[in-house]
Amino acid sequence: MEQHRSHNPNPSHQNRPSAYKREREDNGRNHCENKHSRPNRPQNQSGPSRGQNPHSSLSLSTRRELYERDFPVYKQPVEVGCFSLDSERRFFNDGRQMRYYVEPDRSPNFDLRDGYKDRFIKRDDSVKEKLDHMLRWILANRSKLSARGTTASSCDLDIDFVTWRGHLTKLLTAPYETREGWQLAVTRFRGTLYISEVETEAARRDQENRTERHEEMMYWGYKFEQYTCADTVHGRPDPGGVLNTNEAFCTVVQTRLADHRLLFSGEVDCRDKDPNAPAAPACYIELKTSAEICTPKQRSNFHRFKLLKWWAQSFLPGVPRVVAGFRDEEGVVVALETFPISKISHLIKNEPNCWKPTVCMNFCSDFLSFVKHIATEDNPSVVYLLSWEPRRDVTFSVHRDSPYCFLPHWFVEEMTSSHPSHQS
Ligand code: 0WD
Ligand code: CA
Repeated sequence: MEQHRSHNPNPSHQNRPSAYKREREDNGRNHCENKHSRPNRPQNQSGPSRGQNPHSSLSLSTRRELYERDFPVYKQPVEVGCFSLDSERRFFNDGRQMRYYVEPDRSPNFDLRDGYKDRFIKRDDSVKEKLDHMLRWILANRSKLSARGTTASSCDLDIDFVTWRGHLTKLLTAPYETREGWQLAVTRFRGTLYISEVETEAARRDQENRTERHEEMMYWGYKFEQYTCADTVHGRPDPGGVLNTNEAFCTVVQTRLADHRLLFSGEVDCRDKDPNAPAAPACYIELKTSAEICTPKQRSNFHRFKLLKWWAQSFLPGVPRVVAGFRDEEGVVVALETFPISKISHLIKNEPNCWKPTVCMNFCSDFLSFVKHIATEDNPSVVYLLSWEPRRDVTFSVHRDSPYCFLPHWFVEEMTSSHPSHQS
């Protein structure tokens, strides 16, 4: 966890070359609706391009070399609340769906295929929930988040960015991602920037063309949770029960990355049941399954690709460990291993050409600066759509009253018309 406390003694981010290609003060205002900003010239330069086509180009590079600076300030994430989604995906402003980790035997032999055909209720992922659950949580907990000491903004949130943890994970891993691009919709509303993912065409196609084997393998991760989690602190796991992926427990954390104040939520699998365990999020445990490692090549790929995703996802909310179930081709868990997040960066040090946490965090920080710079119009019906494909720059387009709009009326109205209901 040492990186959470890593403070940059010499905050040089004010005058270091920024990785985004800024041209004078011509930020997003010059970009017309539905017109894509043109990416800059091919990415063979480092630092910003200057004096080239002012007013026309604005983009952000994901090249790793640009982000190999000191680790940025990342404050220890603090849990400010949590919420639960029940078997019908109904929202509750509490932790009723929290589960407790039950340490399995040494060689568990869990059959991850069990129940796929007859005891599985799968969430309908054609329903795009966008930020809705988080927004519900924000309305229910507004008094915890409101700015103090200023009259003009006294009912605005004291936060720069609101998003899902999963979206931030994609930002952290972008400098190393070679396959999947993303699109993030951004709206500035009452001074806060809301970030919500838009499914790419490629992702939609992949989802439609999934093989039956792939569909089943997606179930294996949830099944592993069912073998290792109990609903109550003294309970036992119930692998004979129905598995319903509508159910979720989500933590809401607040933190700061460089000068960006963040509020995000992430789904948490379970917690340590020891009553002396540290407070959340330090008591949380992330569960994963992965193919068993039999060759040096497999080990290297595991370090280079999988551990990057695992690290990024859990580092963000301050979840300190991942418990991994290694499974064979038939979906039987043959080994368990715990990975402390703070040790992952040491584990990969001997891997040639491997990923670096500092690159991930600096890219994310610069991306958020880029968003602040371009998303200037404070208007719930304006969306800045940031698009990225591997080996390209991040570009953006601006959309007004379009299908990309994602802040619901109930949220905008409640935030505009009333004050926090419970002043603390
Ligand atoms: O694009 C997204 N990530 C969205 C997620 C858009 C809108 C809503 N959500 C919801 C998810 O349905 C889920 O309830 O947010 C929650 C998870 O958000 P997150 O923590 O920010 O997402 P992420 O870190 O990508 O995933 C965490 C876990 C996954 O665990 P693994 O070990 O596989 O990484 O959340 C689960 C999954 O268990 N999960 C989902 N569950 C149901 N439907 C989904 C999904 N679409 N995505 C992740
Ligand atoms: Ca998991």
